[in-house]
Order: sequence, then structure tokens, then C-alpha cells
Amino acid sequence: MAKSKFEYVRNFEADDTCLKNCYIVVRLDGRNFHKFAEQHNFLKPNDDRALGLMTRSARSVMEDLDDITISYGQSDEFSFVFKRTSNWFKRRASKLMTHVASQFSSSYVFYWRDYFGDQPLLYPPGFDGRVVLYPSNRNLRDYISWRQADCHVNNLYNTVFWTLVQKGGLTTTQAEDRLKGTLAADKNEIMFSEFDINYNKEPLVHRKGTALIWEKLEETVTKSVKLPNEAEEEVLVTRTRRRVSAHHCDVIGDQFWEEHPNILEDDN
Ligand code: DGT
Ligand code: MG
Ligand code: MG
Ligand code: MG
Ligand code: MG
Repeated sequence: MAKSKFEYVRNFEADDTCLKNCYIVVRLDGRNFHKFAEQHNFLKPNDDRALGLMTRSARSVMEDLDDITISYGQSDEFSFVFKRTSNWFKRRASKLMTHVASQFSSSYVFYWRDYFGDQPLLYPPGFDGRVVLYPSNRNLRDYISWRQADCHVNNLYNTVFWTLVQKGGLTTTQAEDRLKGTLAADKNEIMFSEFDINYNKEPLVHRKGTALIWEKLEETVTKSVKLPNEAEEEVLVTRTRRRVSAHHCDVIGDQFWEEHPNILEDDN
């Protein structure tokens, strides 16, 4: 087909192919969720409906897009890791990122009712996205560790902060002053000695966030097969199914990665 004289504009498109052999991480973060949480009466410091909806949306991203091996989420963010050998959309960063962001956002709206029931969604939420490449397993694990450490630091602060306000009767300004300059041990101590709260017994989903991975399930089902003489026979067949499973556990140490050796690919 003859090219039109306009065809040259195609060459203005930037090449955003992601470097080979690198893990491609897409991180989404809710736009202005400080306000979104206020307007939708999210419980403080953690709203399990909101966290559940984030995880449901991330599951939809993993199930509907190709080549995501693990995702990790906390607060209003979720990170998706594409396997390093992925060639999905020729590794074009903008394609990968926008597919993740739009699938996630539409799922967030689509599944809203399953988590918030009759409470209306007041306006369309948005999520920003970014792409980061990690060339080694160590770098990728350090990335996920960084997000989980962020979850821990924020959740510890938020938990003691809202305890001081909700149970201790402090104003938010007083609680802020009280926590100025405190270390993790001080925060644990305030909760334990003044409110009888052992932070380490707080729900894992709040302290550790959520890792979604693919798990193989061996399923045995009975199938009826037709025999040559027209009779039917019931036979047992085993098949392997993949499904996304959620883990609220430490992902910084080695144990998680040793228990799930298929998430990472060889470094060489
Ligand atoms: P951004 O990301 O720059 O557009 O602005 P924000 O406001 O989304 O800021 P960000 O992402 O740093 O912080 C997340 C906000 O979301 C934070 O203000 C608290 C809120 N949030 C997330 N999860 C919950 C929750 O479970 N309960 C409540 N009450 N708030 C939450
Ligand atoms: Mg932000
Ligand atoms: Mg945000
Ligand atoms: Mg955030
Ligand atoms: Mg098209």
C-alpha cells in the first residue's frame, strides 16, 4: 500500500523499549488518596475494604495481562513485576504501564460495590504509573523490600498516631507533637504500656502489605469418557491450574523466596 505523505509523523514516536534481561516494574499509586480516603470515610489507619479492593484490582491486572510474576501492594499503591524475559508489547514501557494503570483503575471502579456495598463512589479515582527496570535479582528483591519497609514505617506511625487520637483522646496536633523524634521502640512502648497493644500482634495485612503470586494447584476431577462400545466410564484426571494467591508475610528475608523459587529467574 502506498504511504501517504503524512506517514512520516509516525517517526516522532519515541522508542521506549525496556532494556532486555531486566525485570520491568510498574508501580501505581492512587492520585490524591488523602482526599479520596477522607471523602469515602476510609477507616483510620487501615480500611480493610479499601485494601481488599486494591488487592482485587491487582488480581485482575495479573489475570488479564501477561507475564506478571509477582505484585506487591500497600496503602494506595501496587507494584507489578513483569518477568525479565517478557516480550509482551515488545517491552514498550508506555504500553505496559498504561495497560496496567487502566486495567487497575477500571477494576477498582468495577469491583467497588463488592467491597463498599451501598456506599457510593463519589467520583472517578485515578492512579499514576511509572516504570522502573531492575537488572538483577538482588535489585528486584531490594525494590520489594523497600516498599515493604515503607509499609512498616508508615503503618507503625499511623497505628500509634491513631491510637493516641482514638483511644488516648489527643487531638491530631497533640499526637503529632507526642511522636516527634520518637524511634520505633518508643512507638511500640507507647502502644504497649499505655494502650495494652502489642504491635506485633496487629494484622499481618497491615504490617506486611500484600504479595500476589501465581500458585499451581493440582486438581483431580472426574470426567466421563465414551468407550468404543458407546458405554460411558468415569475416569479421574489430574490437571494443573494456576491461580493468584495472596500472602501477607515478610518478603525481605530469604524464606519467602526459597518457598517460591519460581518467582525469580536465573541471574545469568
Ligand atoms: P499523591 O499520591 O501524591 O497523589 O497523593 P496521596 O494523597 O495519594 O498521597 P500518598 O500516596 O503518599 O498517600 C496515600 C494516602 O492514602 C494517605 O494520605 C493515606 C491514604 N490511605 C491509603 N490507605 C488508607 C486507609 O486504609 N485508610 C485511610 N484512612 N487512608 C488511607
Ligand atoms: Mg505520592
Ligand atoms: Mg497516592
Ligand atoms: Mg501512596
Ligand atoms: Mg488499537
